[in-house]
Amino acid sequence: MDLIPALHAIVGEANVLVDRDVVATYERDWTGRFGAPATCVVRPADVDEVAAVLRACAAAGVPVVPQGGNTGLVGGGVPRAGGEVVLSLTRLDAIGDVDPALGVVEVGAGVTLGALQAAARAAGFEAGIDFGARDSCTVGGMVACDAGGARALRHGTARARVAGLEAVLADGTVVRRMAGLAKDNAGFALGQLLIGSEGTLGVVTRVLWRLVPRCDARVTALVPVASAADAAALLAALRAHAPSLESCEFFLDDGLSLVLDAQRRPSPLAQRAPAYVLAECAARTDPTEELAAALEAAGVEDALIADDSAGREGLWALREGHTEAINAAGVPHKMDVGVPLAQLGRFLERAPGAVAAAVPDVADVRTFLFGHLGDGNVHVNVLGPAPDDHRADDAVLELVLACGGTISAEHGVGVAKAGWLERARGAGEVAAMRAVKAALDPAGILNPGAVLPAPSAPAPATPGQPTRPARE
Ligand code: 2HG
Ligand code: ZN
Repeated sequence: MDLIPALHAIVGEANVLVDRDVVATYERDWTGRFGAPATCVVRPADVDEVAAVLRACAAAGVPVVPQGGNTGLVGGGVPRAGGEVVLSLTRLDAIGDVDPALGVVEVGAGVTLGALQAAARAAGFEAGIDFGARDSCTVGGMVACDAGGARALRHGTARARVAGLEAVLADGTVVRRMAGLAKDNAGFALGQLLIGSEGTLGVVTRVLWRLVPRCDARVTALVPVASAADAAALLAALRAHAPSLESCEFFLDDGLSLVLDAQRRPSPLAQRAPAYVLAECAARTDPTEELAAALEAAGVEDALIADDSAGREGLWALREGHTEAINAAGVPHKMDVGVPLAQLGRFLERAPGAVAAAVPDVADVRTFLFGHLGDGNVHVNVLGPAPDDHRADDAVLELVLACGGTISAEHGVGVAKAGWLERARGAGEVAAMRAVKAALDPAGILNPGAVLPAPSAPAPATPGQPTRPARE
């Protein structure tokens, strides 16, 4: 049977999208940098339909790219070779009742983070994760790429929130561990293997989400700082004096200017500084004094403090507005890296120069640095080079490895960094990953080209002899 009629028989004709204009919205990623034409978009309603779709695609030998809210930034959720089936999970949007004793809720892969947060809050809990794409990104995508966000400092990444998981393997086998048992060491933890595998080992269909207690008393501070060293000292003081610390973010002055222009508003700060730290404390009772004590210990004299939601949102918009403001200015090259805190100053100081040196022929190259200070997670966004010009990306990733960091902290590897995986993780680890992939998906149906570089990629450069890694 041809694939399209087979898919019609599984999900109904209305849920196999072939109209070019409609399919186009699933084919390109949020940055506009990655994408290729899909055969179709298929929208199953439940786990059985997901399994049947995977079996049909495997039988037809057509690769599948799982997709949630399509808010990914590394090309991991959109077609890349052309001709893939996009498997959209957005119809799996059921939210169960919160179990107050276990502090968990069962959510479908297509539930948005915003909907999960609302359900958690209504039951006296919080989701324990938050980031700017909350109204579009979905639970399946968050788990598949082990998303981080602005509260990972306190609550960990998506991995820490998964109490149970259901997924479909490449051959249509459903694996399910949803009882939420605190202790369960009967055999391999397959769910843990799937978290962060970016849809290459299985398709996440349902998650038992571990909630955190709701903290309604929140206070946020925006602190101008002179250097990365001052930012690190402030983080240390916050950790020491404010046990309610939930977020500690940073951005630089050129990013602030871009965001203020994009949002058409004046700076809320009387004095500008080279960099800014945005810190938030959250507790059951007012954490303002804790925060004030930490700021005093760090010698901070000049900070904007907001304890009401409008004021807090205004400060957060300065940090979260970076992604949209940068996208509005061009097609960005996005590197999402992690560096040890001791290396942060060196990395921030050298990254713009490394980028400029890598693309001397590109006029108006601009490098924006911002991110999650508390996690050593820096978002490097470069405007200027053409979308398929990888020299700036390579220079940044080279620098991050020299600083002892990681090429991917929270966005995933996708296709953007697949060519760098072996340099970052070493040949032995990548061979082990390939063995797992071959065992679970021998035909290579699931998200081929994401995470693991194409087997034909050249051997990795040894340190000191950089070569440009192959791209898919
Ligand atoms: C954030 O922290 C997101 O705002 C997006 O992870 C980062 O746009 C980016 O590079
Ligand atoms: Zn981030």
